[in-house]
Amino acid sequence: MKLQLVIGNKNYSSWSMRPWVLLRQAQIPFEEVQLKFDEATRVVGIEKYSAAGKVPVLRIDGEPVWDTLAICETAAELHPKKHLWPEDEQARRVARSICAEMHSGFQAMRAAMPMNIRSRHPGKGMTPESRKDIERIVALWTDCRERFGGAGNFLFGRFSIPDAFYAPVVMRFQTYDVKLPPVAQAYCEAVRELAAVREWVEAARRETEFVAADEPYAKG
Ligand SMILES: N[C@@H](CCC(=O)N[C@@H](CS)C(=O)NCC(=O)O)C(=O)O
Repeated sequence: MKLQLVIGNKNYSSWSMRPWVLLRQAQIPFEEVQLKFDEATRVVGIEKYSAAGKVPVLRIDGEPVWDTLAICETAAELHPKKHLWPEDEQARRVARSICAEMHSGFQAMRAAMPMNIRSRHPGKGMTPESRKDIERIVALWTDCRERFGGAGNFLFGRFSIPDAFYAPVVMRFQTYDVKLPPVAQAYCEAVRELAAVREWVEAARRETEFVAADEPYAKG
């Protein structure tokens, strides 16, 4: 079975980062196809891979699976022994809920603090609405770490799908220098130390494309 993951710019594409980090960290082999955003963040050439017009797309022997949640569910189904979701039933229910919450929520933070791995804009994007989103994220991370995190450094102990889902949030907290309580700060450090996250970040830093729509705080 041949897996191809179609992604966007590593510096900017938060949705692409999630399944890429998941597959890489879980050592599931895939071929990477990278497309680039135009200045309005449309993905140039995506029509060849998916009619949905967005990245990421996972192609399985040429057949597209699109949308991050569907891709991660499919990866878990293809590789049951990798336990990409937490094994404990109760933990798994919470894990699914927090991934769904990330997928459909936190619009204020996402809009005010676009992912931009190579840049630093301390203090930017902190509006009352984005602060509320951040407080909710810190609360759910703290709850997961306290209730399910015992066996490791991640939300459910060992690395699992929710950590891939929140990895772009960890990137944002660094770019915008969001001050965090110790449990959340330690979690961010654990995510940044993941081999797959380091690899993605290094590649993002090497990118030179400037996408104006994702750069509300760039000078000039
Ligand atoms: N719900 C989708 C969102 C994907 C998405 O919005 N991707 C952005 C890049 S991070 C994109 O492809 N934008 C291009 C466009 O909207 O034309 C998912 O979870 O995969």
